[in-house]
Amino acid sequence: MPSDAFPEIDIVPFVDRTSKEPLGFRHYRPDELVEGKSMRDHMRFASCYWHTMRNGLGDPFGTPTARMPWDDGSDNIDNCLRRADAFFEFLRKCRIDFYCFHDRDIAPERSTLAESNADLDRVVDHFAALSQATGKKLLWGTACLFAHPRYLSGAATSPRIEVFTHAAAQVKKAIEVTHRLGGDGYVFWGGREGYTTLLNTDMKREREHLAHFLHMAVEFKRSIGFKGQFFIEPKPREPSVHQYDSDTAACLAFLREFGLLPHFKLNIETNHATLAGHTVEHELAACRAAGVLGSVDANSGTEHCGWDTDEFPTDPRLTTKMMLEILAAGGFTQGGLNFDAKRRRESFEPSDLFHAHVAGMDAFARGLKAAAAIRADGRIADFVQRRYASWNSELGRRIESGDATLEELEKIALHRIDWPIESGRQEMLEHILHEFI
Ligand code: XUL
Ligand code: CO
Repeated sequence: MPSDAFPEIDIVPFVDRTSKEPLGFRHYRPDELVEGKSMRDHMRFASCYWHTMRNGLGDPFGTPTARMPWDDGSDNIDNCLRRADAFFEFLRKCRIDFYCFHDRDIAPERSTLAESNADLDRVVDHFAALSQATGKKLLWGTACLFAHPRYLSGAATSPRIEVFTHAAAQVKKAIEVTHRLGGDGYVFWGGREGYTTLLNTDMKREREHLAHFLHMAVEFKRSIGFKGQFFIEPKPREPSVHQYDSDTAACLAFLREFGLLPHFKLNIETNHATLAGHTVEHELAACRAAGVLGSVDANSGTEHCGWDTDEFPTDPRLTTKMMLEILAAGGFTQGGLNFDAKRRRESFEPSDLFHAHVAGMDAFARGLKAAAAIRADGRIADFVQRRYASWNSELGRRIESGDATLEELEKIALHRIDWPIESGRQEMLEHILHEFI
């Protein structure tokens, strides 16, 4: 359990905003209050096991580059436990309160599910002890239903019932261990729940199977008394060409269509939003409007590049816009900001894990402070309110409560010759936003 995987790194210090110290928090102060709540509780920062511990930084053209001296590259249990020790050392030194994992990140896939489950239990026991010793908590767990060849055509949407059955059993176990570790949530990201060509796909049946799968998960959650929140994570493509959970709107329609809406919130990922042709603030606003903003996979992409680059979110303009939405939604309850992000392949040294997370945490601390200042200033919110002021009339009340009729509106509209339209003042509002960044 005692780990010295990062001997060259001390607990990351808090430094002055103008400090030239390369590794230090310039903005993040966990106990500082913003809008009456500590930064720690606003953000609920998490590091993810799949990128931080398991991503060797290979790409389709090159081999892994990451140096991980604590990891011997094998899948024996001792190595799994040593890796977990290194991870908790990282969390402690980087002042990150939460973590996330897939079942297969922390323990290997064996030849049968029974053997995989037995090894998973051994590693989860170790996680429980580490969590107890360090106070680090599980934000959410999930199952890897996309890496093994059996899932090549999907898991809950596989054309083969044997694959569906295996996925169901794997998810049952993953929910169990998430519950055992006191997880605040459980994520469903359907990487291969979609298709490549309709020539071989029965979309109607696949979507119905996915809904049955999720209903069984809801029922199992209830039966074991797991109080964590279920999240769906939208993404339009990659690895599938067409994914059923493509964006917030598609997820909401799916959940409503199959009676699942009361049981799920959404986990919004920045780069998934941009792949769907949206901004992340669009996706967050769509969730807020429907009351389903649950959690965030915080990363960023390269705008002009069509794949999921999972970069660390380091741009304060991006984080300000995100924090405006998160604050407007009332903040996180069981969700948080999970860095679903990886270092660039060129940033291969262990210390780069720290630089990457600290840059992301500081960017969000700036975003939070800027968003709170924008809200306190009130000019942008006032502008929006005034823009809709005509709706605060008797007619507005009638339309908004669903009492108006087309005939009634026709009587008002038929002879009108002037419409009091107003400038949207986008440039003026951008200018105000930038006062705070
Ligand atoms: C993939 C992705 C996943 C989910 C968890 O793009 O975001 O890592 O967050 O399965
Ligand atoms: Co993600």
